[in-house]
Amino acid sequence: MNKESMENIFLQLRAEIERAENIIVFSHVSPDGDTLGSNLAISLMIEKYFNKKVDSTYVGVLPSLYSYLPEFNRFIDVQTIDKTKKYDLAIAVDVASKDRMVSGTILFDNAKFKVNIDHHKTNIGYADINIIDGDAACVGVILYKIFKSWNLEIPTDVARCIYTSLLTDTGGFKYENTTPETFMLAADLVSLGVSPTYEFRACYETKPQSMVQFQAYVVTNTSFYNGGKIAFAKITRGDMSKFGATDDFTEGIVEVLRTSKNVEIAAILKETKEGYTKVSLRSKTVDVTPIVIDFGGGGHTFAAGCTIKKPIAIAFDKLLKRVQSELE
Ligand SMILES: [Mn+2]
Repeated sequence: MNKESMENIFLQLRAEIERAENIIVFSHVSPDGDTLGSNLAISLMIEKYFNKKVDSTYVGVLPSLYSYLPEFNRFIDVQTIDKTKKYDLAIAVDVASKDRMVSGTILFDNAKFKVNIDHHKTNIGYADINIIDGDAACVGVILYKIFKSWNLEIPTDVARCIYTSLLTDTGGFKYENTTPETFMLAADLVSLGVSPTYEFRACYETKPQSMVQFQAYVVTNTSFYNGGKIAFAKITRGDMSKFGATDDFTEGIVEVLRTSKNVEIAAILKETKEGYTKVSLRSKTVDVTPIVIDFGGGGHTFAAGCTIKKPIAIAFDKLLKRVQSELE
């Protein structure tokens, strides 16, 4: 999309915010730093400059890891909202497909006007306004452009939220999506008062001890295939209960597996409460989206996921065969 039509869409979004009385913002299930940081950023901007009531919502488990974010306590579990409620405006951030809002999808659908702000290439554009930039490192980048185009000053709190979105989705400024734009935005955010040291510590150096030990356990029990090019880590509910692990305990394990020189594709397979298998795939150079699409998932070129509705042992074998075929 060219710059001018983007600017027009940003203005249209502004007009919709001005028109709306009540607004709801959605994050995706298994929320990460981008979807939560972006949710807070747009919620805080709307309340500050447009004086509208915003419900900032999450679905599933809200990772306490991000509790250092400004106004984190404003997050509402979407489950607790009356499903017949009709919002004037619904905004989804970092939500690749509508079903990623899970039980919130109905509230999104029922809203008078729907907005989808995302950077997943697989996003088909399911709203009235779709602001999708597959080249953006994170949704925070897109939001920053939107706020700039509205000529609004960005307070430090909002800059911090955008910084977390950028920091986490670039894996600490090291993934393929890290571009000159990434660093220029980071520079802007730091000049707006963000402390990179503080945010890094808050985000990456505050794990509970049990999480560090759980992660070491999972890494120790990882299976390697194809001369070490493939790393598959299996996590059962039993493993989780042994360490008192919550869902966010798996965050960062795949990054450890990637540090092995030979590893090309790393996968975390986690047994869900329903007995299915949640898969998170990361790669160094191979496009993993065709793999996850085969299993009904989606995501980015080098970072994608899916849920395989099979017991973990079966899902493991199926996925391994599929990944091996992709490498051959
Ligand atoms: Mn994202």
